[in-house]
Amino acid sequence: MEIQLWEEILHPYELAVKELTLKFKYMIKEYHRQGIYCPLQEVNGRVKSVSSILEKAQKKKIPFEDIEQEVEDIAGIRLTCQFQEDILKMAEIIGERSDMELKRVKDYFTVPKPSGYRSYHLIEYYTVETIHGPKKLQVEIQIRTMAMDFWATIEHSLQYKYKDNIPEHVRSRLTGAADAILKLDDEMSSLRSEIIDAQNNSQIQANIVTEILNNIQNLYKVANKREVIKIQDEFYHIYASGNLEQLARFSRELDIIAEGYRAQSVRPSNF
Ligand code: 0O2
Repeated sequence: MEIQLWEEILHPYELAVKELTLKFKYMIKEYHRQGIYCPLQEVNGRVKSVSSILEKAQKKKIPFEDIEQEVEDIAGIRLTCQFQEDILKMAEIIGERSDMELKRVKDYFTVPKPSGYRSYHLIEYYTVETIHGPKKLQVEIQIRTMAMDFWATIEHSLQYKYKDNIPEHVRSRLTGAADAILKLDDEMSSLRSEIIDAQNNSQIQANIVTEILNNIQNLYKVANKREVIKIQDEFYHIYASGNLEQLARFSRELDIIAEGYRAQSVRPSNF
């Protein structure tokens, strides 16, 4: 098959990666806006290069006409989580979505690969709309912790360097590092609820502060300037005290004041 034709075949995969990356990024934003802990930390996506697709097809003896069906990771999305517990939560969230349909799970999270590789893979069907109509294609979603991702990234570069023949002394160090990663993930899990509490509070505080600042900005346009400066000083004072409850109360009171002036915060658009 000509390279030119391959590029055309890959276009819908590019669209799928772009759409899904955007959707998952938006999911993070929605959680943050609500001040709820998000099981997803980071989203990355890529379309496999033609040479890498051909290499895989050759290695697995896949005929040209079956490549799209057999090479399941032409479109790849990587979801990075903070904690091991978030991995299955993310898989559950994805399972409830109406825009994807599960083909199969590859669970290297419960049963790591002999290399030490740990990750939870979902092969999903996803449909994109093209000018030629809808195209249902496969997407591989890799879900792993930041620690697992660190290990996999390093190991992947070494695989590339040694062309899949990593020397034994390097391999055994990698296995040791994989054990250390597992221990690190376990340690972080034991602190999970404490870390989540701290992060939720910080997100809630950020949302309240944004709302207060928007209200103050709107009040500047309609209210008496001296009164607004007084409100602003009070805000600085409460903010410096670090008391979240007081800040939330102040925000509710400010809402009422702003409502009186019909100057309630209209969140600025990000676009
Ligand atoms: P790239 O560069 O990421 O595209 P299978 O026949 O299903 O067992 P397959 O199709 O290779 O084999 O699927 P598998 O094993 O689930 O691998 C899919 C992807 O997972 C790989 O894509 C890697 O991204 C990642 N992966 C799997 N095993 C390892 C591993 O031992 N180390 C690292 N670092 N990553 C791994 P590609 O095509 O290998 O690479």
